[in-house]
Amino acid sequence: RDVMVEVPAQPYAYSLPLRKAALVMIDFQKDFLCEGGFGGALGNDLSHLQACLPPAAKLLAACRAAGIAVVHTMEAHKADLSDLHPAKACRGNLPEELRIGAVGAMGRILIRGEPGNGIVDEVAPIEGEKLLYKPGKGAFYATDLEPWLHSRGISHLLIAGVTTEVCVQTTMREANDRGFECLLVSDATGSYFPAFKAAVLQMVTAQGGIVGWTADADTVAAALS
Ligand code: TIU
Repeated sequence: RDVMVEVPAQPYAYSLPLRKAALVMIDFQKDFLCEGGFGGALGNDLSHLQACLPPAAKLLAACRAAGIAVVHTMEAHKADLSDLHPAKACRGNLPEELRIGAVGAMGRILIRGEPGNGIVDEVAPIEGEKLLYKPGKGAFYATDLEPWLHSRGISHLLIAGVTTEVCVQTTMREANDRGFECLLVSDATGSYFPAFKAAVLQMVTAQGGIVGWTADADTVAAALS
């Protein structure tokens, strides 16, 4: 028998069936959060992202304690770049030494298995959690995420990660069109642009929750405890 949890949320309460839920932790990678990775190469101020790590760690611990399935995504390309579109490779009009696949301070930028491509210690995966490499912004594009979720009967997604308006929002919209009920954890996501993050939280919940729900990590953790 499944346990239903009511999470106080925007724009109204979110009903979460615990056995049909997954936590999707999106791209909490050194490549985005630390100097010498992809985010830095694109000229971003990395400090804005760090703030979401303590709430994300709290959310992750609460979901583990509640027995919720956990997926960690990583934006990553194969070493031979065979999964990198020319359009993405050239975007930004960056010099060769800053492009995807170039050697940076933490190894090759945005390449699978390189030190910078790994997940930061604060929210590191543990045994039994799904690791998902994705070549795009959305976690459903060119991955096995949809069949994996369906095979486990998962219908509800708690979503956290970076960056809010790029990989997180794209994934939430993709999930929405695939029939998943999604809640974006508002302080467990971060953007290089605080105004973009604020706008995403509003556009998700506007029109009666056109894309889904939002709630902060403390609220989700309290509901799960
Ligand atoms: N640049 C930026 O904001 N984000 C990305 O390129 N990827 C993710 O959001 N993970």
